[in-house]
Amino acid sequence: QAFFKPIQNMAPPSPTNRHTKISVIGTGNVGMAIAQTILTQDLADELALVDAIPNKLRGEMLDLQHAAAFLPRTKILASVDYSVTAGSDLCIVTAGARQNPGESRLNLLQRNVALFSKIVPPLAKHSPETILLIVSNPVDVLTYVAWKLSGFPSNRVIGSGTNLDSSRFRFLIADHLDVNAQDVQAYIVGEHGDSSVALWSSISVGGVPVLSFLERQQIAYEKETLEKIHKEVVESAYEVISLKGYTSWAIGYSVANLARTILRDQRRIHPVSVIAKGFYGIAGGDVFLSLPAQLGRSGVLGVTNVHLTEEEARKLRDSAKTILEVQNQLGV
Ligand code: 6V0
Repeated sequence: QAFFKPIQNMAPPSPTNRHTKISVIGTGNVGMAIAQTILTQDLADELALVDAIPNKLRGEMLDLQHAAAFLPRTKILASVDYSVTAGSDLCIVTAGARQNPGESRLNLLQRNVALFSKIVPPLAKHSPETILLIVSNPVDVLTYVAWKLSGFPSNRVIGSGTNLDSSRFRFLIADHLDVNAQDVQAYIVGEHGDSSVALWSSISVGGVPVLSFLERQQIAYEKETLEKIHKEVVESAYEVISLKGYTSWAIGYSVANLARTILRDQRRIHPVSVIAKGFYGIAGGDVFLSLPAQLGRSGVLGVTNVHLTEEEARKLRDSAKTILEVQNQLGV
């Protein structure tokens, strides 16, 4: 009960019929970058944080709460108990073992699968209608694991996938051409990381398709530049990790961008990890891979009919096969 009444009430409190709640699981570098971007972009009425380390968790909660005077109004909660996430519209999972310098994402897997079996079932129990957005690596396999552990329909389980790779790609192309990255359309699909596939034919700047333009002009050297840019995208996570120990800001913005599309039903197309069986000849089992997918309030609304060359489709099928082989050893 408040001890002091600064406002003389003239009407009952406004109904909170459009109350939006986001939970972030894992308050490490990535989880906190996501949380703070969500706050500054006014995406939630309530933000719940969960971590396994109580002191760090409370410290992070207080630190964010102390910024209330400068932010849109958001109720911030934190607990090691998953009941704090009850009624979430979106649960973002970033908990995990950190990728060590030089460690491949697939090496992280066994450590993180065990962790997910403690995280996903309570999330699903407390928010049976939520959308799960998985960020922890290796993100494609862990999105599959989360799907299995949650029992949710596949449209409500999404991996952040190559959304970040694609934004790195757009930045590098924009930097090379000296244009705004928001005017560059370019998709990287497939596995997040080492075997990702750049869709060259998808690149356009301000509506000008770059590849066909280059082919018409027979500018071969520029194609090499594009190959180099893709290589740089693949190496950039490793570079940032080796330089500062982790990545945070870009993944924070890229996940907040997905949260906006989903919660505000923006129906935008993002390259994210979705169930890919049946697309581009991918067969042999349920596998999550990034494809340009349309997202909205009910999660994944569809996958675009993007044209892949035979080589691109083959690379996707190869990634799917590798991921399936790993999944088959998990027993999830
Ligand atoms: P971090 O800073 O080590 O944070 C991980 C957090 O998880 C820590 O605060 C832990 O205490 C917490 N945690 C561990 N176990 C549990 C548990 N059982 N329940 C709740 N919380 C727990 O790592 P960082 O934040 O740097 O990275 C987190 C994950 O994101 C890693 O798996 C990264 O590989 C992954 N990333 C994924 C990206 C993508 O594009 N998909 C991009 C960057 C990082």
